[in-house]
Amino acid sequence: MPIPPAVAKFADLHPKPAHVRFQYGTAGFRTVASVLDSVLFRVGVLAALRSKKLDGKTIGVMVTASHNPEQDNGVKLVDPRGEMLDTSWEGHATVLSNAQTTDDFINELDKFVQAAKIDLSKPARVVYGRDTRPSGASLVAALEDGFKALGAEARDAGVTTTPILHYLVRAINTKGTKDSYGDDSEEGYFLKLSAAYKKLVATRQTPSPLIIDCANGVGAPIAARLVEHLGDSMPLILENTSITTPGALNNACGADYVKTSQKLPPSLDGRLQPGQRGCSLDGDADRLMYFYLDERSQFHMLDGDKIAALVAAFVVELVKTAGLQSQVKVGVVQTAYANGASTKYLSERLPVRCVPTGVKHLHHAAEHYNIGVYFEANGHGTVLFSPATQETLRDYQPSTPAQSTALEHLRSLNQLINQTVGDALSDMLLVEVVLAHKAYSGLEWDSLYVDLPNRLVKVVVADRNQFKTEDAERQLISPPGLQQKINELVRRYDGGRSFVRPSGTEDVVRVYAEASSRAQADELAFRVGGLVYDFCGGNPTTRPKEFI
Ligand code: 16G
Ligand code: MG
Repeated sequence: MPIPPAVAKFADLHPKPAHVRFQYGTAGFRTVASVLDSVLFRVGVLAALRSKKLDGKTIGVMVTASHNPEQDNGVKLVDPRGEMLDTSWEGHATVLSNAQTTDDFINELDKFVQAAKIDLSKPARVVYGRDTRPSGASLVAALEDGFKALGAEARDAGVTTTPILHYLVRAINTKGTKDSYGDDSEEGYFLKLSAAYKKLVATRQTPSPLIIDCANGVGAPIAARLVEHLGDSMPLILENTSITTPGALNNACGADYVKTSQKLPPSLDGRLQPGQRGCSLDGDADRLMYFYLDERSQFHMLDGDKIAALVAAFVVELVKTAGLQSQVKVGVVQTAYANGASTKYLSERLPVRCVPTGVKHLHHAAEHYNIGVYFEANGHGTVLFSPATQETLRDYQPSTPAQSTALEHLRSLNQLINQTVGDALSDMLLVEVVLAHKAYSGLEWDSLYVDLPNRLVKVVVADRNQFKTEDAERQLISPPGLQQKINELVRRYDGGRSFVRPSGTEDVVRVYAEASSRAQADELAFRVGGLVYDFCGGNPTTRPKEFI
């Protein structure tokens, strides 16, 4: 079947800007919003094709640039079970987005439809949402033209969080089946989360109020609705909720600000009291950072690693108490950015795997455990219950009241935790559940282990593509000889660890270093940074002065 003529007609309305090259990367397409119109249109077409390929299953499309500045935007596709787009299609997305003219685009499309054996007569269904960015509405209009071009049945989820969009995709595709994931509406999402949360804390004291920094993004209206559903069970104070103030989104606030600057967002100065818990969401509410001030008003960050440690230990304990330890194996997945102290803490308790950066790698690795806990240090993560484990939890007959209670808790956790993708609001409730059960303050949670001092440095090089890694990004295999020099340096530092990898989202190389003291961690990072810079023929006049 030939490509319908409507595709060319609509494509003419969304010309590709000359001299821009797009790439479907770890987080989909993401760049300054003003050049994205043609990409959105083409992604609309691609989403419809993906649905046709999968026999009319609903595909999700999320328009967001997460923690990026407000002028950026982006788009990513969600596969039918609510997971990230199959990697084999990422390359096709890139090729289609870069076709220069309408004719080129139709040609590429035709080739792709043939090669992938897509039956164009099949139905296509999509569901799409966007964050609060001002560019969102017009980009969504371009996306909708893509759907129309192929006659896809499209459902608008409106302004919503990335994790809710993932939830909706799974809920729509499992509706009326034995795997039904919940009602396929935002309301269904809130009901599922809030009911599970209330069950889990039913016998616990109401926690002290938690401050949520909503990054002036979509987390604000969504958290406000969550507050309504939680009622008195959880006092939440929403801050940074200015979603219509130009330039406010992610500006000196949000999870990425907290993680990279390791500081309290200035807007929370005087609001967060010593001892009180606070947390930050990012611009699309799929990342979470906790923090507190000690009695000297010193800031302490509780990042994705701390969340993994807290949650994994709790899940292991419940599995044991339920008498399920021989049937349900719990494991953790981290990346090389996980603080060495967290890896040590976790490895002493359960199996830990390290995988390359990017949610899809963590998610897939976590699927290999019965219960897989995965978190990136930057606060993105979740806990996956395998299908077999969900059956075990459903059918298991406990033999004591203690076993029965632990089993009920595990069942509720499976409802509370977003199974499709990291979800800041679901993760926040999860953390609150564990804190309530352990009667931990932020300080007690923080004391599970002490972070090794660490430092992240960016290096601008002539060509980051010459950097190739192996061993979950912990070793460089190219440029040849560089890893050996890094090893020689690292050996001179007490508790030293360092690795170098090309960024997947920025045109830079990243250097991570940790050591037993702050000064040593900084020094190691700057020395490795200098090494990378010099090795890659950087221009001596632009060599950053802190590089040693
Ligand atoms: C993307 C990834 C995130 C990763 C980050 C690393 C997804 C949805 N997001 O934001 O997981 O931590 O890239 O960025 O996969 P980098 O490659 O620039 O260091
Ligand atoms: Mg995000």
